[in-house]
Amino acid sequence: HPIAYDPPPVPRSLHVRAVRVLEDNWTGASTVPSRSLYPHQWSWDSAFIAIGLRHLSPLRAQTELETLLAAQWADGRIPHIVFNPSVPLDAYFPSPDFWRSSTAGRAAGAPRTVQTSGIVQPPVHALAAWLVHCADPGLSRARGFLARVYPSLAAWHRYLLHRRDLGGAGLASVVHPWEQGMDNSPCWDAPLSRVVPAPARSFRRADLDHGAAEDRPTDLDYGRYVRLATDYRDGGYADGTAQFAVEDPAFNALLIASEHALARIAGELGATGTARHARAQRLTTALVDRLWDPASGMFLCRDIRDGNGTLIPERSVSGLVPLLLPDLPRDIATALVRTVRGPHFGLGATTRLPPSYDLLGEAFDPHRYWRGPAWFNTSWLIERGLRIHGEQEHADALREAFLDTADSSGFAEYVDPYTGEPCGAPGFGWTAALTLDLLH
Ligand code: 9YW
Repeated sequence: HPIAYDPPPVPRSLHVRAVRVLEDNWTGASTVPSRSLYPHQWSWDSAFIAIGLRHLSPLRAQTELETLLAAQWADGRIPHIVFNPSVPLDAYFPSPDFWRSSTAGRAAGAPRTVQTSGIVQPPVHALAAWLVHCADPGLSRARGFLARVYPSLAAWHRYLLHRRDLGGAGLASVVHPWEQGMDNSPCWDAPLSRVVPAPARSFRRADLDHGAAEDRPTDLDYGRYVRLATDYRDGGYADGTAQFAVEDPAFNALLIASEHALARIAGELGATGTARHARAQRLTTALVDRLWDPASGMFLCRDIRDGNGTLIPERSVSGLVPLLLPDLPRDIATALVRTVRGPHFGLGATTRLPPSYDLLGEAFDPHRYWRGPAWFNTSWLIERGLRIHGEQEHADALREAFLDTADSSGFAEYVDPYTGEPCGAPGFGWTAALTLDLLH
């Protein structure tokens, strides 16, 4: 009988496998969302990843955010991609030679040494910085972590609240679907229909080398994304003239949550956070005034370039994310809980995790990216929201479903909301990181 020098592999725990994904995706200074599909640093991915990494290595979590902030522009914007110079140009489109940040972005203060995109992503960063600090306050103080990131985060919020207040009501607008992070959400169909697509032959999609075409945005979507980004670049990344401008509930709710976090950071640094808390409350009021739709029992997007500034009649998971705000009016929080559990999102009934889009919507597709599949970052945000509003039982059930689905899908980028079948890239950064956070 052979001696067991080479025993059969023992099944690894979910925790160990999540850690392995984060190790594999770590580049030395930050974490890629996916080795195959997204080989650079993404802004809101890094914030979610830092929230999970803090349980594994508070130092790496701090470094993750510091690397991102080192690519901040002088006007305060945090770019949505920081490019890794050692990755070939054709590995991802649009690449640095498309954005031309260090030349086209010069007036807006793009950094000279590092190449970045010129658009932004949802502001989860101050929230992440605060949570990272809380995981190991001793290390954070010893490294002066909060003192170093605070001015950058304050400049970031200033940029969004001033340069991006395109609707004039205090909320920030996104000027590209990629900025909101839910690239091909049906919410963008109407505003995008006014955009003349760039010719298909003028660019080459790299995503189709790694992702299934039927799960990804269409070529027509891409033509429009390219047109908007090209125009923004050619205008020197100046704000104010964008033909696509939308006030989005998740983007603004994350800004508000981050403003509250910034107030706490200020408090930790010996200043007073009172003005920031008050500003966050004013923004919450503006969010409700501008984007709450009582008839749908959720928040909607406002198209501020359609001539009338109307609400877009599409139900996206984005409109449930404000549940994350503790000082949301009670009746609104109650309505949101009812909506996520109702027929349009089916949580606790027909779906495992909240779908990215209305199950009953005409554009619903359980596999196509942000037009139906469930994503782990939005599931995490809703889990936190349910817990904050005292819905422990529903939060526990969602946490359970999150962990089961992350496990069975191999930490997929997104999943079929009914079956949990994996879609997109496996070994996805924020799926693994937020698993660690919920396991903790
Ligand atoms: C793309 C990296 C990014 C996410 C976005 C998601 C996707 C890039 O991947 O966009 O090429 O489709 O939509 O939210 O940050 O994970």
